Amino acid sequence: MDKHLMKSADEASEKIIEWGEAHKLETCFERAEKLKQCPIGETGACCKVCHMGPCRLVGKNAEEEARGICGATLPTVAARNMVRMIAAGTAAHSDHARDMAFTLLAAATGEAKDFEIKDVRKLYRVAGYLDIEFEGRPVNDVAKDVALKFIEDFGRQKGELYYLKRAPKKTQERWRKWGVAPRGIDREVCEAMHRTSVGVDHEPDHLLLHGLRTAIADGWGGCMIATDITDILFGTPRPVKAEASFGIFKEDEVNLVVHGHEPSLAEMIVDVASEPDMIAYAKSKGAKGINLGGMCCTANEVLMRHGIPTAGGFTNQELGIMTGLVDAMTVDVQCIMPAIAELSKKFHTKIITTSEKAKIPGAMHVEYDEHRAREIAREIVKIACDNYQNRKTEGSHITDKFPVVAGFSHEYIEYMQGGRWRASFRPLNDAIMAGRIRGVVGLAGCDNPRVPSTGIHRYLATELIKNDVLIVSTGCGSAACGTAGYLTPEMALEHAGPGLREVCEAIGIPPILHAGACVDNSRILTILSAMAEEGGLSDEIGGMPGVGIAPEWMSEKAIAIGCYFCGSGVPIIFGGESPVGASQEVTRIMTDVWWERFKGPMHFEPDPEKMLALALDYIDKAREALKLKKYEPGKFGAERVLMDMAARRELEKAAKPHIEL
Ligand code: MSK
Repeated sequence: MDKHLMKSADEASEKIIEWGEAHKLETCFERAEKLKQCPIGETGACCKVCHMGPCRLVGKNAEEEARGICGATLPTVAARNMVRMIAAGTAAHSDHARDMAFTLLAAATGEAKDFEIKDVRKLYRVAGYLDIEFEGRPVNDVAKDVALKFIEDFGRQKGELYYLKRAPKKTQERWRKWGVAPRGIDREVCEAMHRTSVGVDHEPDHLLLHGLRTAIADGWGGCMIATDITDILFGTPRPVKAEASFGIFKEDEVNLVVHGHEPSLAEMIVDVASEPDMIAYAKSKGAKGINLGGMCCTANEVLMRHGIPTAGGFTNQELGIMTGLVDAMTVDVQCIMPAIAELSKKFHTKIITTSEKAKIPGAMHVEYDEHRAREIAREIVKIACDNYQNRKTEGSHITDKFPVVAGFSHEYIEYMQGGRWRASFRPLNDAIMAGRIRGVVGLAGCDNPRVPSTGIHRYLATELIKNDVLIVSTGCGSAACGTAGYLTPEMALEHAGPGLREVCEAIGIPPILHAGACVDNSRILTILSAMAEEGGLSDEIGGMPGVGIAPEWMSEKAIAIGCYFCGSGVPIIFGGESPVGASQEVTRIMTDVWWERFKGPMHFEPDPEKMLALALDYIDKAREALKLKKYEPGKFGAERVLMDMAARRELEKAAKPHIEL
């Protein structure tokens, strides 16, 4: 294989990496080559929770014999490391959710005058989940009550998170039986840090149960709250067309990239960038207009709601700058490589940090405040426009891009299976029962320079749909599929197995449904809950013919997400070496014991072919346990008729020809 093909599976990325190497520009790909992973830390055998250490628990019989100075065993150390990763991931998503809750509150009370409730229907739906009266009340009063109730979920000391009741009853029973129903989000994160500090909790299973409780607080708390508030404020996504890859940047327009995770400022920038006086300002600087692009999960947020094109996922951030076409890049929190500030000095790009929580040496800082959102967004757009004049000719100027269809929220997936008046998950359940769809895989998580970046996502995406598995993608998994050109309905015609192809053709959807950012993995939780409620498959999330895969994960957030799926009943497969691989005992707990208790084991498997085989095996075993028709490609059992477009239009004619989610 060519040396360059070892770095990224994406052709456009490869061209830029090659261009960068020729110009002596260092990226994460080269740093990954130079910096070998520490084999002790990589497998969870290094303890550094106190300053007697770090203690490295290695050796032939480390599991039985090795002890830290305090006497901590390898299983204790590995379990503690895992729980700390979960706590960090949960803190990240949930702090994002907290900011969203305060933005909703400020919008409802009129303090954040630039924001308003865009999706009243979703607000009422959420109010219903929270037992808040909404009939006949002013919208902002309902929104205020919703925000205040969500804020309670962070600091609650006793009881349970409000949203646990959105899970199937049997799933809730499992949580209560095993003591993993979370109280308040902050309490679980705080307790995770306490239990894993020196000299506290030393029993691996006990530690990991609290890890699951913390992770469930992330999924059914932080992530779900962030998703719902974002929908309420900015609209629930429905399918939109857009584009992906570096060719989204325009030579003759101001290119402004929004990168990071929190969507409020990005939403305001989207709004401001189309204002006539802003466009006139760009023109006064010699540009033809203002072109917005996204990166990482902020990209997913504005792509899902506005069709703003994406330049890709995590490993594309440096490469985007190396096109030479980015006039400014705003970054807030999570998954921002600090290297971009140094790299930007070689070009003209301005890196603008915007969160009060996060600064990068060498970047300029324009602090976001939701009370002055429009004013700050305008300031940022102007900085980008001013910088257009400084654009140099250096850069890779790559022009590859692909069409994308995104925007598959829970609500839209429900709608597309029967229209507004008969929206349900019945057709999907029926298609699975009949064997037309073999199962469902959530393809999520980061892209990673330690493997040919995006390559395992691409391999699994094509193989799974070939095997009639419907994919719901999120985060950088979606970006990996988008920049490969996989997020279109045509993908089903070319690559999907016969059953999945038929379903996609009937409904007019791609075989890979882009469901949003990392926090929007919560949409998959509620989709699975709705499928359980619909009947005919499992009556809980556990036991469904579904699997989650994060083949190139790198972030602690991915671990928290994986664990909340495990605790909810979904087998999870991570790529790479196991971060608890040094301990057979911890590995056994996270696979066998979690399977017995929750039907959600967690595997780490570096070989992509084995990942695929494992996923299909779980799906087929779940089908067998549910006594569904054995999956055979091209041979389907009886099922109800799927609602095709014509049938749905008939239905809509009788009601309202307007899709209102
Ligand atoms: S951005 S956590 S690299 S998915 Fe949500 Fe991508 Fe992983 Fe960050």
